[in-house]
Amino acid sequence: MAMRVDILTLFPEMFAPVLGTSIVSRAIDAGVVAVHLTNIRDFAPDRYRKVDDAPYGGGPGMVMMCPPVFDAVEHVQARAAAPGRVVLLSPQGRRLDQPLVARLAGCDRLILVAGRYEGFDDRIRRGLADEEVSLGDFVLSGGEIAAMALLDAVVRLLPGAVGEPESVNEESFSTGLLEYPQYTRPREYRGMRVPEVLLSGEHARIAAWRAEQARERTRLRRPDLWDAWQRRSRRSAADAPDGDDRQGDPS
Ligand code: 9D3
Repeated sequence: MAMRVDILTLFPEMFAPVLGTSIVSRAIDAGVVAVHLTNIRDFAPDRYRKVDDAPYGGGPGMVMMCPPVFDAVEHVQARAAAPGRVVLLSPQGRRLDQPLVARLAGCDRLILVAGRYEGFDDRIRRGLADEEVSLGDFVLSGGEIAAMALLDAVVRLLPGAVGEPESVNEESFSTGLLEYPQYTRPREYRGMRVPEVLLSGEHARIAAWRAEQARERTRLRRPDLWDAWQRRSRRSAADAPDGDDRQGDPS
């Protein structure tokens, strides 16, 4: 059955380009995922369609009010048999990474709630959210772009969403290493040559070169990923029957 994703936002029109392009749109057409947009403002309790108010205790900005958000979530929850996992996009959330994406891709239903203003009334987080997710330590104007990023990352993991299944697995963050350098024609561009090994046709040499480049790149650019990868590959080598846990590169 198709995954159902509800997106609750004050700016549903922001999502049209993402839903109409590339992997997400193809997955929708293929029946792999169904995406439903809900405008939180449609659940505003008063005739001014107010969804935010000043913070108790004072301070700058406005806070997203409980009633429209609770009502919007409860409305979409009632639209399907299984309850959806409620994911709040917020700068205070857990940073999105591929393991979290993979876990969310295993849910039958997701309800993504994108906020605006200075943030959510804390009772939204306490009373509604199953997960709170951030894209990282930088300031966005709201949760919409984060919701789009999460949607794209989740949808491409759904069976039937991406053309070649191989291209999902082999990528960086699945292997735990950054990608090796890629080249295509022409062989020389503005004085920069394609590494000779890639033109050699020797598949074993090419594979060894790529593996080496991926490790070296990861070591230099992402010491955090490199440490984790080394720890994992040491452990799996130690677990192997021949007990060979020696690492090729002593650095
Ligand atoms: C400058 C305003 N802030 C300082 C007090 C707090 C703040 C409130 C609301 C900062 C950002 C936002 C809106 N951001 C999101 O809703 C958001 C977000 C983000 O800003 N960065 C990374 N991931 C995310 S997910 C949702």
